[in-house]
Amino acid sequence: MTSGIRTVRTGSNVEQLQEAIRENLFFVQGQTPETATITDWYMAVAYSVRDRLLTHWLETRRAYYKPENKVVAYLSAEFLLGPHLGNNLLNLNLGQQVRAAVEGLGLNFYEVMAAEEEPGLGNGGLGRLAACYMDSLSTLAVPAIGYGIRYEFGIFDQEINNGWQVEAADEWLRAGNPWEIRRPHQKQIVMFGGRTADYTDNDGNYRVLWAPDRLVCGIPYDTPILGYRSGVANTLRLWKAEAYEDFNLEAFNIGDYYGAVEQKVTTENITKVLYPNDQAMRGKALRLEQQYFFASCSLQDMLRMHTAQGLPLETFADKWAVQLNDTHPAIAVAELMRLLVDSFMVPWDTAWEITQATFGYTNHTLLPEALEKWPLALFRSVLPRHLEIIYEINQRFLTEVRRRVPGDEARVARLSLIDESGERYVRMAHLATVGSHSINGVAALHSELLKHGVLRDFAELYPERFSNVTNGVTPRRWIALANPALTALISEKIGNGWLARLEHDLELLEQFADDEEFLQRWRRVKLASKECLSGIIRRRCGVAADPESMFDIQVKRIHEYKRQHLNVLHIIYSYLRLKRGLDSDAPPRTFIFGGKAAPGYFLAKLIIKLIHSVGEVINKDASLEGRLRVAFVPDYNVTNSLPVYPAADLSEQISTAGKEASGTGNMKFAMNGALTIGTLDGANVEIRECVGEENFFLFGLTAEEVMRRKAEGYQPWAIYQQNEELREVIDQLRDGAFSRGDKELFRPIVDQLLGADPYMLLADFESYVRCQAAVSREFLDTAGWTRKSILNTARSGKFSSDRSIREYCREIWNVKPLAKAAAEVAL
Ligand code: 26W
Repeated sequence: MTSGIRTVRTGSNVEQLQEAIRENLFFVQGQTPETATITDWYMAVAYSVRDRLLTHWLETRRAYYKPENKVVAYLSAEFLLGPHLGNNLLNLNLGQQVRAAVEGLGLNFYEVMAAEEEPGLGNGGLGRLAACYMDSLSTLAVPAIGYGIRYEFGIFDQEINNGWQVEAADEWLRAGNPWEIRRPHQKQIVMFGGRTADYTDNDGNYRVLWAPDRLVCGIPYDTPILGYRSGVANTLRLWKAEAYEDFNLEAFNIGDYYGAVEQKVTTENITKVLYPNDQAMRGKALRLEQQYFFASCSLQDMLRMHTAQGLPLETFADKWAVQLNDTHPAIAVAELMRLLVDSFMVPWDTAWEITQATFGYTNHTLLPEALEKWPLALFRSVLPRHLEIIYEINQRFLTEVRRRVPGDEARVARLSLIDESGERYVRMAHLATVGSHSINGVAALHSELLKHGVLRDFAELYPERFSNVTNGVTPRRWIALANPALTALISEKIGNGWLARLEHDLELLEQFADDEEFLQRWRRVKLASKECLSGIIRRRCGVAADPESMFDIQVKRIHEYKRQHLNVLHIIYSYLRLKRGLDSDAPPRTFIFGGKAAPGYFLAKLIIKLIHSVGEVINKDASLEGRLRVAFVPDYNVTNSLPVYPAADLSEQISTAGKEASGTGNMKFAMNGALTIGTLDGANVEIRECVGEENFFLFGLTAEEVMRRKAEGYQPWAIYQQNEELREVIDQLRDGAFSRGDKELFRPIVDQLLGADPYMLLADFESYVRCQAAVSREFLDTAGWTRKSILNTARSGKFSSDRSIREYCREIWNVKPLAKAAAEVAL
């Protein structure tokens, strides 16, 4: 297929690339070098790079249609991809040439890169994990399709105004998106609302007809996801909602101009914006419509491809391994049943077998407020047929429960897909669990807590379905792209293959951990990264961060369980001690924060204000001579996170044990040579196991102890009374020391801590500050610290998303890499 395609589209030497860029500027952007904006040049470069992965992309797509190839379908309401250009240059190994070509055209390569709008189609951990997994699936040559939603507006842009978060709409599509291709010929129709009617068909079979009151078009937009040097480019198919009938001429002719376009407007609202809530369910009908819309489009698309290959429906689960990224796409279980039973007339039992064999469900949170449950009335109004199907699934399931565990109606009520306790709800986690052959958590501790907590009754019923796949991150973006200097240093020592073989090769670095020359070079790389971040902090926060100080970093969504406010209590504690002339031998520290708060989450927004207010007081306190600095990097996203991970000395992973399912930032920091201070929570437990407890700063209650302390009746007030230094810290906060005397501003935080303190900050305070003192002592031993830093990187190979994907393929999806790469890629 590729032969004859002119080299201007495929050539990879500098001249050919320059020619390609010039051609795309003229023929695609319609610009001459004289009139082109930096965005025009970026577009011209982007199209030139896209041209050079198209062959891989179309070949990979052909593989989806080969009956012998089982395909992974990753259903996720969020994909936090980050900018494409740099990643595609790395994976195509064209970075040098394109840079030379661009600079040869008189342009600044980094300005061109920076012109790319980041597709912020996710909130945080779950969305970014989906993006890392897509990179690994292509790198491991596993045929896969990522299915999601093409939000017109992604996660909001965060501005800080007088210490307060202000949200701005994320118009990421304003200049167009060169990485996507619209595929209207593969549109799907999705039904909403209306009512159902049952009847008996000619063969005497019970049948149900769904008469919807709204039809919506689902238009797919495809984006190539190129693997790292694998020659495989899988597809990310994101659905956009468009009106079934774009323009209502009758309405127009009678002068009802809004009526003429009303359907268009309301329909397109479905994929208008990403819900910016991370961990908190908001029972909005539009959210349910979004979830059903992309689940239905995706399943119809898979069935189209399945029948196009002439494959019988009975083999659907042999061809497709569909993974539910949390409960957000869980309606897919009922939708596949509807399509098989109502549209393809498959008998119920057969359909149910196919469904269970097709789906796997990954849980990403234990927080009760994050577990999705939909009020019956709302559910019935949007999806009347699916409610009937869910009732049928539930009835058959509970019959089996009563057969296996007779006389335990309390257990039946706990297991039911319908929460009958108060207002009635559909429990989406129960639908996902009953409808899947596999349920997994995202870190060893989390998967255990899942089996002994929220899904305990299911784990007792189906122990064989439960497993763990610890999260991972792609070393391509999070080491090679974020930290090219460290990448070069590592490659110099252990060769070039390690980026695709992290868990095998990275540990080879360990042998250099006592090599003085290597230690110096390692320190220089870290210092250069800190100087780079220091420049960014000065420009964006107006704070002078001394690169020689310890960079103590906490970047993640703002949430009480992640305890950014515990970090602040330690900062105040350190400040008060320095003011008293204590700890003068401690190394200077720069505390760096970053993260967005859900717009409706008041306390999280107040924590952002707290960080700024405490920073303001400390940063302008000359008596400290810069020994402490506090900075908040605004608009934390994939692009802005890249210079942060390489620059960290200390990674703050301080969540209340049992609350952070896994964490993935913790992995990115360890890979870039930061040492972790953390609780035994999520993947921190496994990071500590890998890097060695002597190379990890552990503090705080375990998940077990947290539950026990709560059960025994936790008294934060008593701790406040007993601990004088803690009391002083909280009193300072209460008395307005960090709010220009305003005693009201931070009262909600103080009241929370002295009240229920649900995330047990006071219980962990003493252990935390003691651990931080140990950190300070160890940081003064520069050689010792550098050695630990190298060992953290060397021993974090396990946390490559390639390892996670290999486990999913082996344990859950039973999928093989494409033949073309099978030789090199051992799953
Ligand atoms: C209904 C609103 C909502 C939106 C998003 C509820 C829950 C979510 C996500 C599940 C939240 C999330 O991103 N969880 C994070 O997932 C990461 C990837 O597995 C984990 O590493 C984090 O620990 C977990 O908090």
